[in-house]
Amino acid sequence: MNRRSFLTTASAATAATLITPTSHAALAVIGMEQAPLPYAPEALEPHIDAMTMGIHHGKHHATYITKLGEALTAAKMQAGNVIDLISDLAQMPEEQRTAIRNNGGGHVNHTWFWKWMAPAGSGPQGPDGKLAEALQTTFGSIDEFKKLFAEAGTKRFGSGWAWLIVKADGKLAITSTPNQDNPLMKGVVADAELGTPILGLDVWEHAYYLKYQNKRPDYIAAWWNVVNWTEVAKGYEAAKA
Ligand code: MN3
Repeated sequence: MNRRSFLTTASAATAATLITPTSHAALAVIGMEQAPLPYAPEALEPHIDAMTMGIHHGKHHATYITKLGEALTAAKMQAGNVIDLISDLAQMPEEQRTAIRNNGGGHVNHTWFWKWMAPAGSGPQGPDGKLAEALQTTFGSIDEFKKLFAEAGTKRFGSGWAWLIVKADGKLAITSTPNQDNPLMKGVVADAELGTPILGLDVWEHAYYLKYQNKRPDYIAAWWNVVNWTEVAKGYEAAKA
């Protein structure tokens, strides 16, 4: 190991130790391997079509992982927990920082996204329990939450994501990020919009264009049918713990 690779590896390890517990404790470690979809590509039909799911997981997500691997190789870094890498990008080597931001973000965001969906009718049709109570308290009603979240996705200009996060103070908030950024990215996202994502919606055209073309609001309306509320509730409980 030469001096340079030692320094970059050491700074990645330092980054991991600097992460505040509020941003990480609730989130599973994400490594470099791509998990298979937790359901068949056609399982979200008719809301999300099989071809979109196949390309989205098999090509788009897979490419983020490949390119992240290339960036880490160029930086002579070990992957470790990819969440650690993207949470404190200032610690990443400058030449590879943008590639790690875009492709590390892409890998992490999609790993979550597949889990936040499930075949329609396979679980609760909406939030319940403590999550439902918190959504009502924060946004007035579940319908109002869904309206505001859908607006965050609709108004995101170009490519990006809408998010439901648990902030460091335990409060829920709706945010949105461009490209493959996400609410864990310190220094990229405004401090007030940092938090643990418990639900996210991909509004890149690649997520919906084959079936919905330019009609992003129709995609968002249909997407509510396949939200995995069991998983969202789990994330909420963990983030609050
Ligand atoms: Mn996508």
